[in-house]
Formats: sequence, C-alpha cells, structure tokens
Amino acid sequence: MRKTGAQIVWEMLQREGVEVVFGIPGGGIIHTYHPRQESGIHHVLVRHEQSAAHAADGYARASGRVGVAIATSGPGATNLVTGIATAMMDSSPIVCITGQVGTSVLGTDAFQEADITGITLPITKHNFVVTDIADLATTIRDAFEIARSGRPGPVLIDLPSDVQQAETEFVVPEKPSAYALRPAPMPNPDALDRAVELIDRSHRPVVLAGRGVLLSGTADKLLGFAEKTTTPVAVTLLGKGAFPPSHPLFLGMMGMHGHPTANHAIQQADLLIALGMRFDDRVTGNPASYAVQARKIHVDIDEAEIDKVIPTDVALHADLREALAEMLDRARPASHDDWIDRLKARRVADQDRDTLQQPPTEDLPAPHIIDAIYQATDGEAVVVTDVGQNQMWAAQYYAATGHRPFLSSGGLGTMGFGLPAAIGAQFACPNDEVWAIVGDGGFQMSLHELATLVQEQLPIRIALINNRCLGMVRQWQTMFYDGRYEATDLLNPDFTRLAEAYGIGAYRASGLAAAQDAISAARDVRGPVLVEFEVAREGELSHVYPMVPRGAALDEMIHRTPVAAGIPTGRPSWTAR
Ligand SMILES: Cc1ncc(C[n+]2csc(CCOP(=O)(O)OP(=O)(O)O)c2C)c(N)n1
Repeated sequence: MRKTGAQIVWEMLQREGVEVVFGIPGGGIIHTYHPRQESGIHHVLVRHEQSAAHAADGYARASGRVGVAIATSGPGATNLVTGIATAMMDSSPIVCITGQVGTSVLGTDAFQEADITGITLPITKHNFVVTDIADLATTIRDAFEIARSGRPGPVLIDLPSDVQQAETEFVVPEKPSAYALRPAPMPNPDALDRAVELIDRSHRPVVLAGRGVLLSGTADKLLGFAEKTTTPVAVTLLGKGAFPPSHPLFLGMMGMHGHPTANHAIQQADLLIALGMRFDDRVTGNPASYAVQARKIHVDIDEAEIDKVIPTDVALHADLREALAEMLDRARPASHDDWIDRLKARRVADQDRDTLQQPPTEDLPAPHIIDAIYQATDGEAVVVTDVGQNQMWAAQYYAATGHRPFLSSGGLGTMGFGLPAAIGAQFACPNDEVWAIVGDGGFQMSLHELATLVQEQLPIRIALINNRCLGMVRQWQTMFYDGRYEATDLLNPDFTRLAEAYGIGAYRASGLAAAQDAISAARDVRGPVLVEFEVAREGELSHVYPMVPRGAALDEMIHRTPVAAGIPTGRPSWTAR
C-alpha cells in the first residue's frame, strides 16, 4: 500500500507499541503531525521541547520501554538538546523525531534550519537524516532497536519536510538492519574464572550496584549472590531500587552525599564487585585514594566504561544477565562474620548523626519532609526528583524498594528535569501515585509544564522544597567560598497563587505538623496539586549532610554537627534507605 512519509512514521510507531509521544509542532514537522489522529497514538503537547525529551526519558525510565519526543526543525530541535544529553548520560532509551528543511535547501541556512544531527552527534547513541523515503521505515525500526539494546540511549531521526510528504510503497521491515543488531557480549570464561577466584578469596567484599542492574532486570540475581556470599551491597543514585533497602546487607547509597557506612565499607573493602555502574566522580571521590585496598571486578555491557576511571583487576565486558548468573552459580558460600560485624557497629555509630534522629525544631528540616512523604505513601510512590539539595534529600530519605521507579538526572544533573520527567512517569504508571520533588530554582526552569498537567489532568503531586535560593550552590558557597553568596539568592513569586492561576490546587507548610497535614490533603486531590514547603535558607538545617568535599577521599565526609545525638524517632532511619 502507498503511504506518505508522515503516515509511515505513525505506522512504524504503532508497530513499536508506542502509545504516547511528547512534542510541539511547527512548520518543519507539520506534515508528520497531520495524520497523527488515525494512529490512535496520544500526543502530549508540552510547553517547551526540552520537556518533551525529559518526558520521553521519564516515560522510558519508568516503563522500561522506548520514549518518543517530537519537535520541529531549528529551535524546536535545538531545544531538545539538554534532554537528549540527559538521557544519554543516564542510558535512557528515547527516540527523538525532528522536522528538517526540505532536501533541496539543506545546507543553505534555510528558515529554521539547524544541523541537529551534527549538534547531537556526541550526545546520541546514533542519529539519522532520512533523505530518501525508501529508507524511512527501516530507519525507524533501527532507531528503536539501537535505543533499547545493549546499553540503552537516545537516537535521533531528522526528517526533511519533503520526505514527510513523499509517497512510497510501504513495506514493513521484517527485522532491523544488521548493523543495528549487536549481540550482547558474553562473559569471557577466563575473566569469569578470575572473578570467581577473587570472590572466593575475599574477606571484605562489597558489591557496587548501578543502573545496569535495574536495566538488565538482575536485581533478583544480585540478591541471591549477596546472600550466598554474604556480600554487602551499596547502590549508586541511579541504582536505587536494585537491592531491598530493608535487607541487612544493604549499605545504602554511595558517593558524595551517600551513606557514611557505604562509603566507609568501600574504602575498607578488599574486593569491589562493580555491576552496571561507571565510577562517576560523584561516586568515587578522589580516584587516587579510592578503595586502595580493594581488588576490582567491573562488569559492564559498555566496554568504554571499563578501566575509564578506576583501573580494574578483572574486566568483564558482558551482559549482567549472563555474568551475574555465572557468578551466583559458581561463587562459594561465605559468611564474612568479622566484616559484617564491623559494618553493623559502624552503622549504629552513623545512625546517631542522622538528621531524622534530631527532634524537628520550629524550622522544617527537608529530610523530615521527604520522610513524611515516604511514611504517607508507604514507600510505594513513583518519585521523580529535580537536581540539587532536593535531589540528594530525596535520594537519602526516600527508600526505593524497586517496586516503583525512583527517577533522577544523575549523570548530567539537569535542573528542570523533575516536573517534565514526572509527566512521562505518570503516563508510564497511570495508576501509581507520582511525586515530583523539586527545588524552587529547578521548578522555575520547568513550571510552564503546569499547563500540561492541567491539560492532561495528570494527578502529579509536586513537593516544592522552597529555600529561596539555589540551595546546592549556596551550600558550596557557605562551605568552600567564604560565605560569599554570588547569584544564588532567589526572589520568588508566590508559588501557591501561581499554581492556582493554572487551576492547580496548592498548599503551603512551614512546620512538620503542617507539612504532614498538607501531604495528606494533597494525596486526596484527584488532579495535579502543589505543596510548597518553606525551609531554612541559612544554618545547619539548610545543608545536605553528609558530604564528601570535592577532591577528598570517599570516607573523608563532613557531617552535620550533632545537636542531641541518639534521640530515638521510633524508626531506624538510616537502615531503611
Ligand atoms: C540546568 C542547570 N543549570 C545549573 C545547574 C547548577 N546547579 C546545580 S544544583 C543548583 C541549585 C538548584 O537550586 P534549586 O532548584 O532551588 O534546588 P535546591 O538545591 O535548593 O534544592 C544549580 C544552580 C544545573 N545543575 N543545571
């Protein structure tokens, strides 16, 4: 049957199982939008193309499927760039479709022409310009295959307007092209032997679990391995959910604002087993002093990550599904009693320094807000963070069980990610309670999407942690730049009235009891809702602790000054995250 390029786009999206796309139309992509209705695919009209990419990314992260963003040529396409880079850094599979000027004027600086494939070359897993309609169907098939296979990532398809309009005989591609099909690497048997030998010989092993564990669906194998070999497990920010947070072998999140027990364990370990993680500098602290006593086994599906930052003793370029199954099968059972006792003692000492162990004062400490959301939702909400202190507090105090996704921009640290990514997550999990935890700075980079929430009637709960400043940068200025507050204090609008202007119900809370009431009221609202929490801009409570200063060793953490250590709150807080 003959079809236009535009019709082929929707036909192929349907065949890929796409239910929803996020975008904004324009002259360069108008032909493609025209036959959209016949496809039955839902289009979400966001208010900025960056949000389209973040929403597609949020959808992908929360559903495990490929997210789709659409933009027009020129400024529409370039507005996608930050969202694409965000997805690339965090291995999120999205396909972006951009309009382009017609092939006859390509390269002439035609109206709204931008070389988007050139611009996105370093931040996409792959990109295409389709100049011949005969290639279109196969290109879309390949784009989805490349986005989701191996280490997932963003793929961009640039579509000149004449290709969108042209007609051809539509033939369904039977399978992706050979170059798009890369078989998963199998673990090298010698490397596996050496890995198992190191595991069997170790006395102080630690597993470092990253997003790769979640992407490969190997959390159950990790649990089996940890229990069989009595190996404690620390997770990266993006690995939250890879290991049950209430498990006695769980150490917590590692890194700059990680759990002190996790960082301490890494520095004391004699073996690190790194699974689907990439030794980001926020995770290692100073690489020269990183886990110097430990041998390192690194399993990753992306060969480029191995030996990139931390030299390994055993490199396993492999799919975790194969490698971890082998390690689980072949490693000898062990108990490591001394090591586990040491870490338990350490955990008890660390617990006393936790903010939740301090009685809340008149000021509302942000950790207590996150904890109140955690308690109210029984840890079963889909949580999407923005970037900054709000992100770190959410990561520290909202335990991710793995039943529901915990979404955060880790690699790029993109402010403005939270709200649009929550839109995508709500489409991926329509029956789940979605909380977007944002700061007042990042919220103002994305609040135009309040209109999208209303238009789509998405029941997203926005927890706005308002400290009237760019908190994380201000924290650094307090701690490392002599308290010189350069460009970090914000003059904010009245956020509750702003939300109301969009037709969104809003609450404001400034003490713990009011915060708990507001959370409970917000949970009863059927549509979108905003809760603004007023928190301190100054003083100890305004900082995220603990913290590894830049350039320091991972266990050289700065802790909050203990006010009244050891006051019980009824919940062993640090053990459950
Ligand atoms: C797009 C972007 N611009 C700048 C930064 C640098 N940055 C990191 S955290 C931060 C402060 C964030 O402030 P806010 O959103 O209010 O959150 P808070 O840290 O106060 O929780 C800034 C400016 C960034 N990460 N992303």
